[in-house]
Amino acid sequence: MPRQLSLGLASSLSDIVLGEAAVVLRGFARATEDALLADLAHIAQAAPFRHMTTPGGFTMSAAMTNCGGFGWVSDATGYRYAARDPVSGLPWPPMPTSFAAIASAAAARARFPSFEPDACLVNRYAPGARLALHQDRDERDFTAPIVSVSLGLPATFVFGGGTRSAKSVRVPLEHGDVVVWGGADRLRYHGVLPVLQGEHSRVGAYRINLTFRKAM
Ligand code: MD6
Ligand code: FE
Repeated sequence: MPRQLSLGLASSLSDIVLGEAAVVLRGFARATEDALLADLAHIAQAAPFRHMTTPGGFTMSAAMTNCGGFGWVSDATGYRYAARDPVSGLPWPPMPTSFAAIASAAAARARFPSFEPDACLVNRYAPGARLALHQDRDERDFTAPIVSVSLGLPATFVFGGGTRSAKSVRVPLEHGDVVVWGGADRLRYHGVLPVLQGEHSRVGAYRINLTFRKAM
């Protein structure tokens, strides 16, 4: 039987299907890692990583920045997308071509043709940093998928269900792995376990995650 028929959403033997419309594309970003890392360095220069505050008054352990027309921000008043970096008052750096290209190629592989993200949230995890279980629901339109690119240190991604208490699976993510989810899986809870100590040959002692969304 052709692989496409037997594996459905997975189109490479190493891909992992997490749901009806959620898949891990193993190593998908490896081929363009040089361009992604070079462009990331420019973004971090223009809009430095910072630790945002949650509406509940906690400081997030992952440092964040953004590129694209809109950036995800959190402060005492809530979560939202903003066209300007609140630290500098300037527009977020534009979305580099390398970023837009990997996002739309990965989405297309996962059966979301013509994904054009207008926001890329960049998370930087030092060892010990984590991301609590959450849903991504600050976007205007849930019909667009989310594309998530992992770089640097490995981490364990927790992928749950439609409610906070639903059973979850743990997925190891490594440098170059790309997760795409949308459709029926778009509002599933997810998080990242504390990143372990380590050193990555290209990225150093960090895990970087690029999360592409259609915010507006
Ligand atoms: C991370 N990612 O992997 C955090 N959200 O560092 C997310 O919160 C996320 O990877 C929605 C879709 C994909 C993601
Ligand atoms: Fe998320």
